Amino acid sequence: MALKFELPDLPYDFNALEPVISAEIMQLHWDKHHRAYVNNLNAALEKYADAEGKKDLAAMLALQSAINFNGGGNVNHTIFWTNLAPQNKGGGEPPSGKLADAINAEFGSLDKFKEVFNAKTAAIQGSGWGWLGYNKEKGRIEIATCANQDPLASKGLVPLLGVDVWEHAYYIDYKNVRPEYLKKIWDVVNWKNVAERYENAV
Ligand code: MN3
Repeated sequence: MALKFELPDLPYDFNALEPVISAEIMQLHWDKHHRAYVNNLNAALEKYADAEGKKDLAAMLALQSAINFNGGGNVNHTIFWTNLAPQNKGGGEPPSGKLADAINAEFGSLDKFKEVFNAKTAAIQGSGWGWLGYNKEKGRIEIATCANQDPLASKGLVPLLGVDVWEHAYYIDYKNVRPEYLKKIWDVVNWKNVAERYENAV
């Protein structure tokens, strides 16, 4: 029997991140896009279990790409929803404690971090994600970008904060102006969640 993954609940209402992200985007993004990744992941895993049962290695290998794409889509969006919070629930409140210290040590200041993060993330060609991740080997935080739905773990980093820059994440609100979306998103970043992930990673 293959594992069944389920679409996680959104931790706030569709309109809770307005005006930074509209209810229309949130509903489509969670209910259509994320749900499709979950459904397609389950379908691929079912086929994989079947191929595995038959020891059909060629079929198993052919399914790797669909599992990576849809599994990555599920992992990334599941993190993304918790990385955001409505402004009246702490969204946009700057980090404190160990995470703030790490950001200051690595980037000089929170503003400088945002500047570098936004520049690298805006420059992603096509669809992908910008990330703040933790490098366990080096014991430091790093900014990284991933194409498509490649999970950050594929780069050896623990995901702390991810920003989806697929057009479906911003086009209705920001049209083609990805940098404007990246400028505004900090107003709804849930730094408390990012800090918890950091403290679990170090
Ligand atoms: Mn998305």
